[in-house]
Amino acid sequence: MEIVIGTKRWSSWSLRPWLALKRTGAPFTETLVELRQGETTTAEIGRISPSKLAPALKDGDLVVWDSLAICEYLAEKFPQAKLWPDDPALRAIGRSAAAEMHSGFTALRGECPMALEEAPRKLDISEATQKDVRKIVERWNQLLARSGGPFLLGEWSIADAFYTPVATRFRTYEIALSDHGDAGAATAYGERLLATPAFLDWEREALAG
Ligand SMILES: N[C@@H](CCC(=O)N[C@@H](CS)C(=O)NCC(=O)O)C(=O)O
Repeated sequence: MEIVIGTKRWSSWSLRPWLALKRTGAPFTETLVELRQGETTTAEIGRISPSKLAPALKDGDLVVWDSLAICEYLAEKFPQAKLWPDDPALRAIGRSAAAEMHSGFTALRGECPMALEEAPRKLDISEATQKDVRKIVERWNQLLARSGGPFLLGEWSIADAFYTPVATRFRTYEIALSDHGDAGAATAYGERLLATPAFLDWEREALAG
């Protein structure tokens, strides 16, 4: 398998399926495309991805584009990796949380892009972004209370892959979760996402590149 990803410092959409792929333990190669180079970026990604966006996964003749679709494909191809839990209700909840991230939180995504190279600095976030943060804190607390942790559904899953870039944004822009709700379990969870060996590998490679 080959995964096409964008610049590791910035490409939050690439990080998510890359974490899931790592979790499967399957061998893969990486094709890294430098983002923010205009037509060059589009052309390079477009050589593999029909959307001309990263990420894309190539498995033989098959190309899967879009972060969530790649994660779902990996969950089906590698059932032993348990990228989703066995329990259908818990799985549906995890999918809801991942889809909520995939299709929403646009204020946070726009105002606080992933920037792993930046030193933490306090950003005065807009009311719209504050609303996104409140909702994320509420969701994390809800799911952690339901599962008992340490990850959203108990064991690490695709839902956690989807929120890992969010945790980097909270760190980079010094967003204190206690300013946006009951942050007890949520704060520790965000820190846990940033301490997984797979994320630390990605971060090291991002900062070296
Ligand atoms: N919905 C897509 C979004 C993919 C996306 O927006 N990728 C960005 C990088 S994070 C991209 O390829 N941008 C192209 C560019 O910067 O030219 C997904 O989930 O995979």
